Amino acid sequence: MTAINDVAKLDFDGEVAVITLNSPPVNALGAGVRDGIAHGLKQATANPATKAVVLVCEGKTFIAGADISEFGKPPKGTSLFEVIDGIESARVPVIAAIHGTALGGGLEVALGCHYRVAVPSAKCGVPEVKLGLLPGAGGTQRLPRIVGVEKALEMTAFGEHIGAKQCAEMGLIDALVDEGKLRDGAVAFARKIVAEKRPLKKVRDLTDKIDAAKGKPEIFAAFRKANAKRFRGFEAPEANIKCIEAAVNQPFDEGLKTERKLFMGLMTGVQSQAQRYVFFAERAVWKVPDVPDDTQMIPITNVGVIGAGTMGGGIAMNFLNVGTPVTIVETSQEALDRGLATIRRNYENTAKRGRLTMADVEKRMGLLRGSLELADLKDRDLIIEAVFENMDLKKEIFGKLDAIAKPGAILATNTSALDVNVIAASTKRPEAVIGWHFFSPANVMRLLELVRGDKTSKPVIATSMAAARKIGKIAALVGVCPGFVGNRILGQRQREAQKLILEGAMPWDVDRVLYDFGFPMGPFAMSDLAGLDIGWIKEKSSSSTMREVLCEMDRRGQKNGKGFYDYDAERNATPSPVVEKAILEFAAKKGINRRTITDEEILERCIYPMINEGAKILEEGKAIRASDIDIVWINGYGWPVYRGGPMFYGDTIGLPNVLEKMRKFEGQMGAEFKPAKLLEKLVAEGKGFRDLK
Ligand code: 3H9
Repeated sequence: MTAINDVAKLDFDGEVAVITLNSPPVNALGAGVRDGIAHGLKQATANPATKAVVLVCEGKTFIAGADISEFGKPPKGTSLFEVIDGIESARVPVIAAIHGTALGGGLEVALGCHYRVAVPSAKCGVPEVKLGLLPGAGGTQRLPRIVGVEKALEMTAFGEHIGAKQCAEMGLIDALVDEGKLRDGAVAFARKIVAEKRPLKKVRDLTDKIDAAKGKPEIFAAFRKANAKRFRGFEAPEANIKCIEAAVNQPFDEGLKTERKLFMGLMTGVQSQAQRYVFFAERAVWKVPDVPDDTQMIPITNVGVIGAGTMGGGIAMNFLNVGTPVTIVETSQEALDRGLATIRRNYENTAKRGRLTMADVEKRMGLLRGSLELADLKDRDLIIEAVFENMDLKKEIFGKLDAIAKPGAILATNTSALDVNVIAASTKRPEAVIGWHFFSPANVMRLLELVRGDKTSKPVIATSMAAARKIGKIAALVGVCPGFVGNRILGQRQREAQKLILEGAMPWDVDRVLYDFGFPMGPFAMSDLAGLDIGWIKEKSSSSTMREVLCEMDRRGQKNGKGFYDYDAERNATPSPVVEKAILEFAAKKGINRRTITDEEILERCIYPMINEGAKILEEGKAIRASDIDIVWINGYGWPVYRGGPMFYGDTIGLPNVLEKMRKFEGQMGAEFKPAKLLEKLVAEGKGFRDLK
């Protein structure tokens, strides 16, 4: 055994040399790993007895890609191209032995190898597109030569991980070896191919899988068209497609140049910067500075949910999906039956779409129990209250729960607006109380705001974070304030949107600007979808907002075919002349002189106050870090990933610009635009949110 460097070693198993990498956590291709492979290979092949080389990794995974944290820094050591060229032109076959994940640059290294073997649990993929990039070390040129054009398009433009068995069917993996016996299996494979003495196959020389697509732009046009909605706004998918097209139509080395050029374009662009930032933000969000990793956890073996409405049902499904038994409590048999039936219907619909078997449906339903008695929650480890937003009711429920729940149980409230500290104070164990703010539909939306009360204990926080992760959520820990983080910021945008349509814009103008910015829909289309009459009571209606006016006109949103927009039977929206007239009348009644409002003003008035509110949230310590706010907005409100979230966007456009506009708007329209102190401070210091520690 020879140590090549800190992260690589070389040993021999007879005539087979084995290079082993060990660079935790994911064997990313930092300078050490690149040097280790290159130097290891040189040493291995310098030995005349060597007939084959196996490249294998220790730890939980094969190489998971380039080291993202190195991007943008001056290059060091052997380049990835040199590494891959060295492998491909080695005098003996090189075999990649894959476990865990071979991703991005990791798969590109494996594609440079002459053979690839894997354990069945391994996965391969080129997820660069999710970082706003493309596989830039020959991956786009080699992949279609092995898996064909169609698969290469999907793999590069979607970035999904693909299981080893499927990879073997596609030709990406040459042989599967027994789980836990990767090294031995790879060495045995090496011996076999050495004995067969085939000529060395270089992926770059293969053409059989790409020839048929040559000179056929329609293949690529069809792929673009079929995925236009999914790719909307993103630059990277198109660049990936162009590279695959180049692989088909250009000689290998020309294709590499095209790939390089497009890669550099993406790498230096703001979208990739944003998407790489989000990658790290998604990991940082789980870290709570004063709740260390070794905080004592509360075992969660079962869950109670109070309320079987849309929210409660969705919450219950999250736990049933991961095999955790749930007892759901309602106040009437009728409501309970309805709730249980809805859950079953949701599962059956998923089964109809082929994403679940009927046996799975029954298994999940088998874990669900309905009850009319709160007392049935006495043995539950985690109880989540999901009744409607009424403080007196919540206080009453938590008072009762205090008497029922076992010691150590977590008592969670799904409130989206109420003061978690007040709810906690209705128990004698406020340390057990925490907000679990789900987003609707709760079984689908990825975001969970965990709301930390003044007295919430560290084990309750740590356990809630872990449980959220287990059910597939991304959880941001936030503090108690009106609207918490997400809705508090939303409030700013909603206020301006409402004002803008009275001052001169129309709902479809505001929606178009925000849709073009990258949101899946604008605020008015969103209101129509949610229903304009939520919380509206006819008898109490005072015609004081456009929403009330529309409800009084029986325009309730998509559900009755008319809201801010008119809807056809397929729920396609068209601007409504009736609404336009109503808005003009309403504005006139309020004495507002309507004026022309530019798209630029719409965008700045909707977005800048959000950034400003984010700054206030940070200065009040209601979010741990700026990137947590971005995570909330990306995962809960459809903020486009390629713009990194409101705080990242603020940094991108420059905080001095945001501050200047806020001051201007404050002068014109008043205190709603008052700049946050933190915004002023950062600008004075020449800093951005990115500089906050
Ligand atoms: C690329 O390859 C470009 C090429 O084409 C070359 C062109 C020239 N770099 O996710 P986890 C860290 S682009 C640096 O919690 P898991 C991560 O931040 C790359 N760091 O674990 C975390 O750090 P911390 C293409 C990385 O088990 C720790 O590792 N590849 C990288 O849930 C553990 O990560 C990708 O996009 C990296 N590449 O999931 C794959 N990867 O503990 C990106 C991870 O300090 N990675 N870290 O928070 C992944 O998808 C997941 O990490 C993986 C493991 C599935 C591998």
